[in-house]
Amino acid sequence: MSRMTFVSSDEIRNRFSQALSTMYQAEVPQYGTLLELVEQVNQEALAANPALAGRLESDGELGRLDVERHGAIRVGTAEELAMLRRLFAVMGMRPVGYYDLSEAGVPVHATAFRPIDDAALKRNPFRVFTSLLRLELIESAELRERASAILAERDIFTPGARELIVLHEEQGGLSDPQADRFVEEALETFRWHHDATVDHKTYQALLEEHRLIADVVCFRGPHINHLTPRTLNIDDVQRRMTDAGMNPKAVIEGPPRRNCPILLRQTSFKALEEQVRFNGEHQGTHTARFGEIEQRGAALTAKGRALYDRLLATARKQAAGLDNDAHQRTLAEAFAEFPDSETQLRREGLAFFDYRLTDKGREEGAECGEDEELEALIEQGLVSARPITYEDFLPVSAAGIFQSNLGGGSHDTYAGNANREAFEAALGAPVTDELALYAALEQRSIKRVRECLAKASKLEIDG
Ligand code: OOG
Ligand code: NI
Repeated sequence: MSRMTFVSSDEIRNRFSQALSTMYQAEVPQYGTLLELVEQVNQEALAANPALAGRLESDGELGRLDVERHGAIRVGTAEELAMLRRLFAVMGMRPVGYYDLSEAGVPVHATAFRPIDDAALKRNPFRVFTSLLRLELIESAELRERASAILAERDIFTPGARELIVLHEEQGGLSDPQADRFVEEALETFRWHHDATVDHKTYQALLEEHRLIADVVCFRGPHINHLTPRTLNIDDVQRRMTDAGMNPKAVIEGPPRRNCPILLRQTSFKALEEQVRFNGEHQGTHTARFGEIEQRGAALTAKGRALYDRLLATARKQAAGLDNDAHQRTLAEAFAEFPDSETQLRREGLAFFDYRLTDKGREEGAECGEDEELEALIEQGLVSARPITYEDFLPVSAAGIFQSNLGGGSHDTYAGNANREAFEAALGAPVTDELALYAALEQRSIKRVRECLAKASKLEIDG
């Protein structure tokens, strides 16, 4: 038997994210407009800031800038979620993090499927924020049963996608033509359907409980509801969206603009009202799909994150109802307390860093003591430290995005219902802890530095 050559999961993910972007641009032309604006702003940012360009280049982030994006879908049942886990595994995407949105009045909990190792992230960090509807939070038993009966009727995967997922699991990979077919079949799960699976009355009843429930339950599949390119200047894109014909959400979510960007800032153009046909031929509309942008900064340690959460909570109370400019000013004031230099972030253990030997370090490293403190090595210019980029999401921001696109309706009654065990049971696997991933990256980089120094000083002694 001849041995089959497999396409790497990175390559399949890259093909899929490309195909999904092409499909979404055709479905939602305004997303194409957003992509053009982001591209233009990124070019301007790079031209205006050669230091930033150089840094992105040497961090290997310039190459991924144009391919980088995330998307989001929402599913209705445990089976759908578990199968998605297997589908994303074909593309090297693992469930990372647990997000409880019930806290923000949205009856879902979620994870992000994404690549986890460094090389895969550099190739294409495509992520999909995936929410599972929590029917158990619906109060009316009748509506709950109605919704689960409707969901039980649908299969969101094509037979071809199911076959190829199994084939991938059995063979341990896919050949080139199989990979292309997988991308084509998997895409169907993410496609938009103009025809709802229910009549208008059912749609209306679910909508009144929560707009999100109608979005998840009433269609044949979990249509991709947004895609999100990465920008180097989110404030600029937010300002220019209106002139480019888009309707931006009121405020940028996340931390304020800073010298050393942290975590994740996000904004979007608001969901469009689209024509749908209900069972019984009733024409109507549904509002779910939008376009988003993000600007990423440093991954924070647990200590940094606790500080972020505290300052954000204070600022949000003060900023309620303000327009974006005033909102950003209020955030900036609150975040004055958050150190804003790389040295401080590092010394105070607020962010994760990637440590490397510098050219000088490679030449002169032999002279330094083997267990000299990292900070001392940095001061002598032998080691460099770069913040590790945050690859995940933020629950408060995600809630803000959900709400701006769902017409603001939120339910306090859902709050305080985090249930990670139930989510993992539905998923059929544990979610990876994102902080552990960053900590491991940092530790590996320190180990590499130490090993190089040890080798250099050994060479010196032996020579
Ligand atoms: C997901 C919203 C969360 C993000 O970027 O935080 C999200 C959704 O609307 O389904 O995508
Ligand atoms: Ni998003």
